[in-house]
Amino acid sequence: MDSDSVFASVVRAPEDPILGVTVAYNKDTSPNKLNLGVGAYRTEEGKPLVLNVVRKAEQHLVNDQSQIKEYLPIVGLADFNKLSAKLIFGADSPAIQQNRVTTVQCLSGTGSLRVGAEFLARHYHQLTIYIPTPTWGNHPKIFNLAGLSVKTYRYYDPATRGLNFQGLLEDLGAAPSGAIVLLHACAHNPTGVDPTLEQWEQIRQLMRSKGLLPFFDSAYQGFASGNLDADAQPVRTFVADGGECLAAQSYAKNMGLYGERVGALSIVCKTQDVASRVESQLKLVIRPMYSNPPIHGASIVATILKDGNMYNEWTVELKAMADRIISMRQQLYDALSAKGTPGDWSHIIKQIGMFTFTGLNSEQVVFMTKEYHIYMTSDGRISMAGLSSKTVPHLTDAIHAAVTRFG
Ligand code: PGU
Repeated sequence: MDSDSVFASVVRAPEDPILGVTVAYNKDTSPNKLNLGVGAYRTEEGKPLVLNVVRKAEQHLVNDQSQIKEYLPIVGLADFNKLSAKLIFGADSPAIQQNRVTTVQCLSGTGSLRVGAEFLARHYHQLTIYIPTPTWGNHPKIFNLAGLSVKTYRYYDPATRGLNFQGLLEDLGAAPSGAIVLLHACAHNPTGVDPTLEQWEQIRQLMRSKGLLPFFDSAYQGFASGNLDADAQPVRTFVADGGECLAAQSYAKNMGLYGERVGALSIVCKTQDVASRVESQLKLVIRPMYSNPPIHGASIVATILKDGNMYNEWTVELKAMADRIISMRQQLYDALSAKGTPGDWSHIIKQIGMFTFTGLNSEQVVFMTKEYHIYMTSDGRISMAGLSSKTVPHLTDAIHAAVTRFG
């Protein structure tokens, strides 16, 4: 009997708004079903992709008898940390050369955000973090649970399907001095809308003048433009001014290492001494949480990043993924135009990164899932990486029917 259980009063929780879409998709028996919910790359054949360079690195690790399975230090694999900082801040970053960056290996992007947030909650004087509206749905939960108080700044303008730059400047301008600001480093999720470099420069000046602390979430480096350095440019300008910041990196998307849970948190400090004290405290955050991070994924990343040939191979494979997504944007836009689907769909080709924020409303999304077996988040976000030339016509038909019916 249920009532005998000490957990009898536990109520069923709802599925996660993003990962729950895959749960629903898996239950659907239709041969035409299409999962555009989760931001995970698929090939033209609709299959998950393990990069060749990742297979190569794994082979290399298997053949290397010196590879062991000891615990890593609390902060993770030293090589991985150094190379990750170089990847995001640039090989010639003065902050790295001056040893004022501390980098700790964490459990992918999510874990890096969580560790960074807990550190801030314990040691930073301002406990408010500003996040954009909208943003990745896990952000407010991560920051709240870490003990920060979450406020929002305007980001997306539904009318233009672009950036509400004026609103952003007003809201950050009105934030209390010292507040933390979460910034998507590139390929903003879910909107696909990024500031231009000129706009980034204005954001930087405003934030520095008010002493706001930047916390970058870099989950898509290389996925916006296809170029790792170009996508890191906004972060690098914030480091170049000599100020402090945090950055959470994920290798889930750009190396396709989703399930390996490999990422890094870097904190750029004013001096080497501060950085080393900060690192000592990061260890106290990590130790009771999961003790130390897993070794395999970080070893794959370090193997690739430290070998010139493998690194180059990676950039080619990464660019191919980014290019396929860009070509999907064009194909979907062309198909909707050819069909004469009502509305302006140019945002599909203007937006950047893995997602298109279609503008479809929740009623239209429900309709497309029910009638066309197309799965996406209820905010109308679709993962362009889940689309292929073969499935573009099906999606086009569904969007056409949805906007005609519920226009
Ligand atoms: N930050 C942003 C902006 C993200 O979009 C994601 C993943 C993460 C961090 C965390 O990624 P890690 O896997 O922890 O490195 N967002 C994807 C994946 C599914 C999910 O929600 O975790 C998404 O579809 O939005």
